[in-house]
Amino acid sequence: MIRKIALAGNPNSGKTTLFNALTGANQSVGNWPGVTVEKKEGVLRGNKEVRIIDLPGIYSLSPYSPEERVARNYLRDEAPDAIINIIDGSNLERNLYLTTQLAELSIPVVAAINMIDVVKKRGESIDCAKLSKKLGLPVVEISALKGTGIDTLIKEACAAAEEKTAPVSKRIFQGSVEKALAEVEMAFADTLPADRIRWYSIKLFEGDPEVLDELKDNTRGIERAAAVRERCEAEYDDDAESIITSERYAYITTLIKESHKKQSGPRLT
Ligand code: BGO
Repeated sequence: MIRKIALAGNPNSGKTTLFNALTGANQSVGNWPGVTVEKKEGVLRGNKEVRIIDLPGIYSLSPYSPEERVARNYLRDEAPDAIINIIDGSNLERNLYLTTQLAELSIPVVAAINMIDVVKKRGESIDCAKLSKKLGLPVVEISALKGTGIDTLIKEACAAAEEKTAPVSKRIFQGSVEKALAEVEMAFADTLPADRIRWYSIKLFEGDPEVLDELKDNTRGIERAAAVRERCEAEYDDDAESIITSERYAYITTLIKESHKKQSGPRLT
């Protein structure tokens, strides 16, 4: 049976280098339908049953750029068997922002911490086991350029695609925001699948225009979400999207504090 694994990550995270390492010469290049965004697909080296789909480089799953829309629509509509989320380990904070969003899609995710050679050269280390436990998904360190960790990554990604174990959404935000999201979830509990409700409730809270349109038939739910959003925006004196962004970064700070060890002494040259 053919399995589909999507490759997602920030621009410059090493996605192209990893895609080449995973697929070798077995690549086809075209455009995503309706947009001039390049689409690359390939067959996993040594396993004809696995196709790797290279998503555009993105920082977030918002609907504001063609790249973000392509990635988001693909993940929602095609539901790949797993996602490999490539993360630039030398820019953990910025890259983990996307990871927190991918983990909400109820699709299995394997995080590949790339540029580990750069991280080590700086005298730093990343505790992948700790990060994995906190995020609730497998975390593998790799260097796409040097070819290290790729076999382990392939093994983990194929297992994730086979077993279909998606990360369980955790309540990672502070009290008032989680309370608001729980209220939105309740308003849509009868109309949305349980495994997608976290993602939808965050998008409804943010006022994501595409999701508001998609769910417009539940007028009472939409009104409830708007009321909850307004209440929270007044409480935080900020707009809903910025509230969620800040909450994600606060969570990422705790992740990094526990898993990223910086060198303490003078840097060796
Ligand atoms: C240049 N380790 C190191 N050290 N570098 C890596 C690794 C890694 O594990 N993986 C990727 N890179 P892309 P996107 C470059 O091109 O795959 C490097 O945007 C240069 N080019 O080699 O393109 C990779 O697809 C001149 O670096 O990323 C590339 O996600 C000088 O990260 C860059 C230095 O990788 C981005 C680097 C002319």
